[in-house]
Amino acid sequence: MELKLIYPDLPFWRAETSRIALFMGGIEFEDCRPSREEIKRMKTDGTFPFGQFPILLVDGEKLAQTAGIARFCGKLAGLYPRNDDFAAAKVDEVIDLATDITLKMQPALREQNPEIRNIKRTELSREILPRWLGFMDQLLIDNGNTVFFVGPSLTVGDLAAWRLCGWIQGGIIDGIPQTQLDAHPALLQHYLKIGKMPKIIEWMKRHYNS
Ligand SMILES: N[C@@H](CCC(=O)N[C@@H](CS)C(=O)NCC(=O)O)C(=O)O
Repeated sequence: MELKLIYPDLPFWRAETSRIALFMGGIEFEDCRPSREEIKRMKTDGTFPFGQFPILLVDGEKLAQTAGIARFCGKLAGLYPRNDDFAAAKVDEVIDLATDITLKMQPALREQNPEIRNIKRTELSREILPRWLGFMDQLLIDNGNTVFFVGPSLTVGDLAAWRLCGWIQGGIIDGIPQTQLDAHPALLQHYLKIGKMPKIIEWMKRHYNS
C-alpha cells in the first residue's frame, strides 16, 4: 500500500499524530511537506477535496479529515484498538476533544485587532483552556494510573493530545504561557512522559532538531 501524507512542515497535531503513528509502526509513507506557495496552489487545484489539509493519499485515493486519517494510520500502526469497540470509541473521544479544543482556540488566534486579540487571548488562557484542558486531564485520571488515555498502552489518542499540548505549551502562541498545563497535573505528566519515549525523541530530532 502506498501512503502519502500531505501537510506543511509543522509538528501540529492534525498531521503529526498520523506521521508519528506510521513512524512508530514502521509503516513506510511519503511525508510530503509542501511550502506555503505549494499549499496555496493545492487549495485551488483540487488536491484537497475540502480545501483543507491534512490529506492522506492511499494508493492514489484521497482521504481527508484529521480524525479519519489518524484512525486509519493508527490501525495500520497497531496504535488503535481493533477488537474492542468501546476502547476504539474512547480513542475517538480524545481525538474529537483535540478537534474541539483547536476550534475553541481559533477566534483568539485569528483576531486581527491587537486590543481585542489581547482580551481574547487572556480569556483563552484563563478561562477557555483551563476548562477544556481540564476535561482532557479528567480523561487521564479516569483511566487510572496508566499515563495513557485509553487502556494500558499508547494509542493515536495519546499522540493527538501530546502534539496538541506541545502546540499550546510550546511558547509559540502569544498570550499562552509555557506554564498553561501546570494546572492539569495528569495532562502535564502525560505530556512529559510521551515526549520522553525513545521513538518520539528520535522523530522530533530527525524532523525538528528538538
Ligand atoms: N475538518 C478538517 C479541518 C482541517 C483544517 O482546518 N485544517 C487547516 C490547516 S491546520 C486548514 O486546512 N485550513 C484551511 C486554510 O488554511 O485555508 C479536519 O479535521 O482535517
